[in-house]
Amino acid sequence: MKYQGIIFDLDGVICHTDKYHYQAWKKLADKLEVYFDEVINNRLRGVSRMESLNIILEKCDRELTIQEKEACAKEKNEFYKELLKNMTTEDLSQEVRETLEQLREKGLKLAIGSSSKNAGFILERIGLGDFFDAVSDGNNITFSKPDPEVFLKAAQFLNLQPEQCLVVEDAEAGLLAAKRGNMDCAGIGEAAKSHLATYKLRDFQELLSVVEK
Ligand code: B16
Ligand code: MG
Repeated sequence: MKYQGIIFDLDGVICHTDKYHYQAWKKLADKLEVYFDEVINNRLRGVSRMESLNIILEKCDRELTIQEKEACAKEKNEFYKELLKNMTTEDLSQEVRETLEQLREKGLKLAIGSSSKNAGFILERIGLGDFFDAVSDGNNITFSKPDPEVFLKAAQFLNLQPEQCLVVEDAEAGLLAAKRGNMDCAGIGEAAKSHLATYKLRDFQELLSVVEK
């Protein structure tokens, strides 16, 4: 097989928490009286919490202090965590669950490479708390995507070289991170349209044929 490990982005690949991110940011933006919509929300995919806030604040007519920004990011995360409590194993599709199981049966090592500091909680909610061989997330990195750190750490946790791993991503920032980390990348959703994607997935289960190539 061409790869020995697969590193999955979480939000937008394994499950969909983007609607909760949107609702939580919207609540904060409304409170700050800052314009925010779904188009701006699309720019937040794969980007860290503080960088997301900075994007939202582009529409704010005053400069916030570092302390104010930290309070805003904390508040948004409280809204977001409340919404995440709605997630259940129903939020993991049968297609994703079965594909993950089949990839493991092929002998591949499987890891998460997510910018989120809530990755562990989300994985628990959808019933994958103990599934992955390694989880690299927002808690073990200094630099967010498009920096490759989160994926390089995931490869390291799997005891694999970056070139032995395939990254699966839904966001441009993640595709760029994979490229910078010298890793092939399968794009799904919007990322499947990008020239940065080594493979353009129509759906998640297509990964089964990609790893056989
Ligand atoms: P948190 P991913 C990313 O997850 C989200 O796509 C992005 O919208 C979010 O800002 C980021 O996690 C940080 O999340 O606030 O929970 O730490 O796509 O890298 O799995
Ligand atoms: Mg994502």
